Amino acid sequence: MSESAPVPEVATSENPTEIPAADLPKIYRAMVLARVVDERCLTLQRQGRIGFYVPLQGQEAAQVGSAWALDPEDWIFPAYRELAVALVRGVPVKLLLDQFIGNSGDVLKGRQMPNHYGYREFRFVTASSPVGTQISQAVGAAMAARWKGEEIVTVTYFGDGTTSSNDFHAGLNFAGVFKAPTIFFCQNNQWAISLPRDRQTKSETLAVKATAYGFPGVVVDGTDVHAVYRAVREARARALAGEGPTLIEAQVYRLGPHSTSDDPRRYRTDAELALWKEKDPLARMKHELLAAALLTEDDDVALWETTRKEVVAAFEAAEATPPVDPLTMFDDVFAERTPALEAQRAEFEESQKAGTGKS
Ligand SMILES: Cc1ncc(C[n+]2csc(CCOP(=O)(O)OP(=O)(O)O)c2C)c(N)n1
Ligand SMILES: [Mg+2]
Repeated sequence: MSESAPVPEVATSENPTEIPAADLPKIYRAMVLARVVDERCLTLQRQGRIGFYVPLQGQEAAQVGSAWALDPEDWIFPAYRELAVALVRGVPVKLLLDQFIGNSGDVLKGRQMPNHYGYREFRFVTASSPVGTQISQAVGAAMAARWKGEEIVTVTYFGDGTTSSNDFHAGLNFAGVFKAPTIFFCQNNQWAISLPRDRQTKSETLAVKATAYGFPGVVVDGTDVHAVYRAVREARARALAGEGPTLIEAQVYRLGPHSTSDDPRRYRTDAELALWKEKDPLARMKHELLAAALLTEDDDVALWETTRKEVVAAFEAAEATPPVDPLTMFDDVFAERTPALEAQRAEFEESQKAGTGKS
């Protein structure tokens, strides 16, 4: 480790790796919320009410379990499928929907592609569409945090296919050499759009790739919130103790399409899907809560019903939010607008008032 990168002290003994029992129903609620938002967004896209959406069904336990294990101060560098992570962070559903619509409630002012949300307030960096770029960014931010003496980690989310990207190599190599306090959280959902896991790499696991970079890689059942939580807690403690990064491979399955622009029936079988549906993380969590008497069937019915109502209300509120003022496109580029930009803005404003639609 570099001399100029002091390691903050942490008491690793104070690192409970088991989820507190009182959190289990809350975790289930977060998973149900993610599933309901997901189902709703797929429908809304089909109805033409939002432009584009990237579903996460099947990956709820991996996302909620990992996000639950973090500190709110930790920075998250997601790919584009991490809706449940954003929800755990506390991003309100309405705010997400504002981004999908690109209305005036959208903190990004409608300038990003739908589904590419990000919130400084929640330490959730804007989604990365080019696969892997978030990995090296997370490593850089982790080094910066350490140099500033902050006791935080950065966590980056990516998929199985992304382990073949340049940024995966650059990021993990750098993090290994400099012991960056980063957690590499790979959701191996078995597919990179239409490319199956076994055509992606001959590596026995994705986690084993960490060995080449000189740090641990672990495989966890990504449908089990406990296993995921434990792995992230351990990785976080290691990172804060100055022991460097960890690669976690959470094995899951993408139950839905890659995105709303994809039809998975063209490249995978119903039999494969049926097999993984039996491992639906929501069913598993519900079963666990029922067995522990932390939930009844009636509670469950009520939970789904209230969650659906909540999400419908959030969407109605988002749809009722006025569009972004087009004049805002002249903002935020320069601290002070240049004379040329000022002139363009005035001309555009004039044409809007005149209703000529000139742009
Ligand atoms: C650099 C780059 N190459 C190709 C693409 C096209 N692309 C978008 S998503 C994707 C698959 C990524 O698969 P994986 O990493 O397994 O993540 P998943 O979508 O399954 O969550 C590809 C190839 C891209 N976005 N960026
Ligand atoms: Mg994948």
